[in-house]
Amino acid sequence: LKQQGVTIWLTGLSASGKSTIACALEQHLLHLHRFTYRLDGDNIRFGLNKDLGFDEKSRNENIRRIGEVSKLFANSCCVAITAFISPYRADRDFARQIHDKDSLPFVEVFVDAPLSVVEQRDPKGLYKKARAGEIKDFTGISAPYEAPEKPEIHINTAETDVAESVRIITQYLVNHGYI
Ligand code: GGZ
Repeated sequence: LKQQGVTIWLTGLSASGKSTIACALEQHLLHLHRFTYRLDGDNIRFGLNKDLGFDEKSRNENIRRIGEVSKLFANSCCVAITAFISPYRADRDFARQIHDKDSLPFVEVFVDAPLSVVEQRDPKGLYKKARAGEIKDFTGISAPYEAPEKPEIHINTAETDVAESVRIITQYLVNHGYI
């Protein structure tokens, strides 16, 4: 294959739109005949990482493993798309470092929406439960989210729809010769 792999690392609060953008981006890349693989809670937290919860140490380990797995996919010329809150800057930076070490590109995408907006969306009622104290260590309510300082791409999903988000990420990939 002429093309090298790349990891697209989506980070943001619960209900910020990471999974929706990841799915739409995956579909778009498949239509372009680009090998792609999406890692998200459904295929990671219920399998490889089913031993992990949501305390700080578990999240560190969750993200460490996802960083390693995404690197393997990127190393196989795939466009790896990850959709996890990944709230700790140090964990995301570690994932970036292991890609850098193998000369694999790492594209951090801040899927940004204000807490007021994601709390309004609350598709699974998790924010409501977190506010009521029924879920502990909930990101944005009772656990931290450390926003990226220099993401390659910053998307405000309160103002940008899914199609436009996919267009922005795709344009970045084209501009850098990754697709
Ligand atoms: C945050 C939680 C929690 C807590 C369960 N805090 O909106 P969702 O439901 O579908 O996505 C959230 C998902 C977060 O898992 P991640 O693997 O992305 O988190 S991390 O990167 O921080 O390791 C949410 C659900 O799991 N969920 N409990 N306490 N989100």
